[in-house]
Amino acid sequence: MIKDGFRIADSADYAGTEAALKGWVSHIRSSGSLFFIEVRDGTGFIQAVVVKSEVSEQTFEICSKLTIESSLIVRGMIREDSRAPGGFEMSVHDIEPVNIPEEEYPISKKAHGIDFLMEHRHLWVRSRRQLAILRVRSELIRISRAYFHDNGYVLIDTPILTGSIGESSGSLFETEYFDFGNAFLAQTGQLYLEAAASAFGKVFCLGPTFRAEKSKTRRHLTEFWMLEAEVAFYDSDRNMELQEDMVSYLVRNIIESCERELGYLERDLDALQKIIPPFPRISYGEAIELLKKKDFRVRWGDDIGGDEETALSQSFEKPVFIYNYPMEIKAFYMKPDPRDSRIVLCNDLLAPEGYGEIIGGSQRNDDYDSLLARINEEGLNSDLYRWYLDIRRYGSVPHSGFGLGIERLLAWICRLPHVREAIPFPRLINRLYP
Ligand code: NSS
Repeated sequence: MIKDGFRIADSADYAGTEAALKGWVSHIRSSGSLFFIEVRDGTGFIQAVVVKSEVSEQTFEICSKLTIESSLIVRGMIREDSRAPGGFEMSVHDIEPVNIPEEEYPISKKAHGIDFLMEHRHLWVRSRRQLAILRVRSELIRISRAYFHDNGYVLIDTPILTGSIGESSGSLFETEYFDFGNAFLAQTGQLYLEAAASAFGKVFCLGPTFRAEKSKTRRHLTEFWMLEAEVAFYDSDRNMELQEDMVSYLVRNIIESCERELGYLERDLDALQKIIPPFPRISYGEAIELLKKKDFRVRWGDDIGGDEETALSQSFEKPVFIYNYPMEIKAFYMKPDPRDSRIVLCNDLLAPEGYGEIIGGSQRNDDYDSLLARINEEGLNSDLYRWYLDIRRYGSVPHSGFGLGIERLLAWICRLPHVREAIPFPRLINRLYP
């Protein structure tokens, strides 16, 4: 009897024994009396070798019918083989086809254009490169959660359907909501995390967030996953320390747990190994001066756009903090700098190698009156923010937090040209299929 449950990643435990390999054909070639079938099962790839004289006529005949992405169960002996890519091979005894496609698999070895691949994303996710990227994503999320759980944070699941706007009214998805008129898809969990930080002290969330951004750039999705943290009694400086500690932890652990995947993606690990605290910090004002030296036509008060971010992030080997932006270009909830009311206590964190912003964070306005004034100035309906203002009425404390875009972090870690490969099924302004 062959034990059930074999997976290619466990080959070492099965060396010298029989196994039933369940998977899909990723490559097949024959040479007369032999077939070499490369099988994928999601944990790896293994070559199954079929020798005509060692199998039934029927099994050998099946081999000639197998095509790319045929699903099958292959039974045979797992053998250690130092020449095999994964260190093991299977000597086949018997093959049970599960499904042999009637038509040729649409994705072939030849280079396809990005539109074709995006249109076939549901099949593209089976390819080696996508398998590597999505496994790094899975690990990144596991490690992110571990970081916060191990450091005394409480997970707070924040709502997706919300009545108050979290960031800016410019990029909202709206949907009808019974008797309340419209609800918005959450742009951030932050406002709810702030309420929870006054309950638990240290909280985090990780979930999908939505922006109806009209941006068609390599950094923008309309649905992306954000990892957010909020801490009572943290000021902006302490908030930046937390961010650099977390990012360094994530990078260090991903290098360790995804060595094989990053190797496949040919990621330069030396660059990632440099990601250790402290990260350089430059003020917004210093960033503007630096950009001027790089021949950008920018003035104090301008937002720092994508091209500017790229240029700044190419100037540093580590992620760089840009802190304390003008109030005008930032969200209503940020705390004004007590030394200069034109400025708010906040930071962006730009990833190196030209990747740009991966984190936005700030100290929050903890003063009832000035927060209410800002809400009104922004033209927001203060009645919808009664609950948010309450946090400032009952035991208000200085508090800070940040949000990290999982896809942007992953794009940098895997050195991807675009965030669309960093999420299983990307939602873009021009894509809702598949
Ligand atoms: O708008 S952020 O800069 N900040 C917030 O939403 C805060 N409310 C977070 C907080 O303090 N709790 O977005 C945070 C990050 C940003 O740095 C990006 O990495 C990512 O979220 N982000 C995006 N990723 C992909 N696509 C889009 N459109 C996008 N927008 C932001």
